[in-house]
Amino acid sequence: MADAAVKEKIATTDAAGPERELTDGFNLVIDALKLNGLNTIYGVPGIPITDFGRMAQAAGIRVLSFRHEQNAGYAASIAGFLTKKPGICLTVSAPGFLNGLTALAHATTNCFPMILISGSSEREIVDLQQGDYEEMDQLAIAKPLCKAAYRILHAQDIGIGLARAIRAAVSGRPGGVYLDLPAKLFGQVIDAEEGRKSLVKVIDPAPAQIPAPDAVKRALDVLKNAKRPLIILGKGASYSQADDAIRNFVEKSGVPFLPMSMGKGLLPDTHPQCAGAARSTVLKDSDVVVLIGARLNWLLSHGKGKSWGEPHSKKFIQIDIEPKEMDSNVEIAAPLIGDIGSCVSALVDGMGSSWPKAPADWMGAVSKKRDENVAKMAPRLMNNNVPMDYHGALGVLRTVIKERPDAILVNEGANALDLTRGIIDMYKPRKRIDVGTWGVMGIGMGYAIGAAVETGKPVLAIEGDSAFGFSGMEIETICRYKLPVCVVIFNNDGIYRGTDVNALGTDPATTVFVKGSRYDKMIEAFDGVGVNATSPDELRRAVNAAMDSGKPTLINAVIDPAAGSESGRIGNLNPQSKLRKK
Ligand code: ADP
Ligand code: TZD
Ligand code: MG
Repeated sequence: MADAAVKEKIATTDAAGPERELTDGFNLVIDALKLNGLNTIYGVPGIPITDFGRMAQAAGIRVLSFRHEQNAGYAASIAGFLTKKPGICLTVSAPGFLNGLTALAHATTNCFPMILISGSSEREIVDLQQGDYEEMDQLAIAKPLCKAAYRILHAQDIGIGLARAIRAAVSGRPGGVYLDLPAKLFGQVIDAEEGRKSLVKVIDPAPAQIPAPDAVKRALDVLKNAKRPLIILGKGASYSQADDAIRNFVEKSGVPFLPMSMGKGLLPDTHPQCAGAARSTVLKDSDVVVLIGARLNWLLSHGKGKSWGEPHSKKFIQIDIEPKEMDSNVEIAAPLIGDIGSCVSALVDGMGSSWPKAPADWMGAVSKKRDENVAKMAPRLMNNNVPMDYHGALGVLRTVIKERPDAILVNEGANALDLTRGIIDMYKPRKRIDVGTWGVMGIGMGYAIGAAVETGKPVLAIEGDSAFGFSGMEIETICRYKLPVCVVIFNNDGIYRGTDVNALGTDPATTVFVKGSRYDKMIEAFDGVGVNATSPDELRRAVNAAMDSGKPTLINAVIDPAAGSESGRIGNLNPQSKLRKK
């Protein structure tokens, strides 16, 4: 009945006689969202969507107000990744829309389903460029940055408009969709019965896409002849939620697997077939590579070059829902187009009951390399240095996650990212969420909020001090909604390192921040728990307390400013001039 209570029932008597029940744009958007199970909105209020947010909240939709739209957008994008339903971000016109747009582009780039709904100003004035309040042709600007962009002009089209947006976001390769709702739409009144009939419940929004049988056979033929096969699990595999099928395929084939950053945990990083700690060996020496929901982009050195061993020494089998992804960088010997669940299940079925496991000498060589690397790392993780280095701090946090495999790990930074990814083992699917395809800074607090809200699980956010700054104000949001988020800032006084000096003049170097900052004090302003941790022991105590209590906590982990390296693990991507010898 909550619905009925908030619905403005406007009773009118027209000349023709009996009273008619009316509805309006506000209520139709709310009804259309709820009908499609979209029960959470991340946004920032203001003209023309303030009342809409209030009414949505009163109608039982969870409406979370942020301090900046970009963070709300990141929360929506990760909600999409975690749930396979489009995450909804709601903004005001022009500047609010633009703030949300970065997140929409990010969702599209990362293949996460998301809908950015922005209010917009009067079309007549915008189109004549007569200078309206927050005037901007938002639809045109959004178009190149998302999968689809729609505008709804009439209340009776709200149902179909939202249906299109949902289907565009989740079907095929998922991505971002922009939905433009002009201010006037909200107030439009139509007959309530007509309104109800105009709503659309999207049936089977992301239909199974079954791979062709001959493509399955081709893939199995290539795999069967492999001497040194490798499976790479990307974030598309995590997104697909085909966890059992993927585990079956990996275990039945006996092939070592390499998880991409957000593919970690699909199978535990401690699984005997995991080749995470033997990455360079498997990339270089494998002869057949099965890509499951992972693109051959920069994160995999485009599938060629030194890290991939001899040129043309491998055959690729690629599973992806997007046909255009095939041959993007190198020839794909066996393209398998379809959704990952259907494709991987078809492979498992086709393997039958007597499929030969991957050659034992190959698996043996991979495990040997992995065990050596793990053993080499172990003592570094146990160091008790003060000031802490990344390894000492991460040794502690690694145990925190091991003891709480259901917790979600959010991670951004440079060294703070690369070292965390390498050191912290994940045990369950979709528990590690990070900077993604762009390596973007700023996802931290939005992701932490989205993950806490969507999963109800505790969140540990490991943040570089620079990375944190991009979304730091949202700690107020975390405190306001009392979310179980523990933020650990690896505070090394700057970007990459805190030791840079300006070659000329008195301004600080471009990569350094105020020395000895106390980020922990920020959260105290909002009644959260702040801790300054200078040793691994202090860090352990503080994080355990936060994860157990669920109280919003911010820990300033003091890291040796000299501990990091330029750009973390990707320093090689910095352009070099022959003129400027290093
Ligand atoms: P990573 O960064 O982890 O390597 P990418 O983002 O590069 O992963 O690749 C994810 C791929 O997964 C994209 O090419 C996308 O089209 C694909 N994908 C996403 N969801 C599915 C799905 N349900 N079925 C098949 N492919 C999918
Ligand atoms: N702006 C955006 C939106 N994304 C980016 N990736 C960058 C700038 C450039 N950048 C990186 O690639 S990492 C990084 C920046 C600014 C911050 C690294 O510093 P940190 O981590 O404190 O977060 P470490 O531990 O000091 O390396
Ligand atoms: Mg730093």
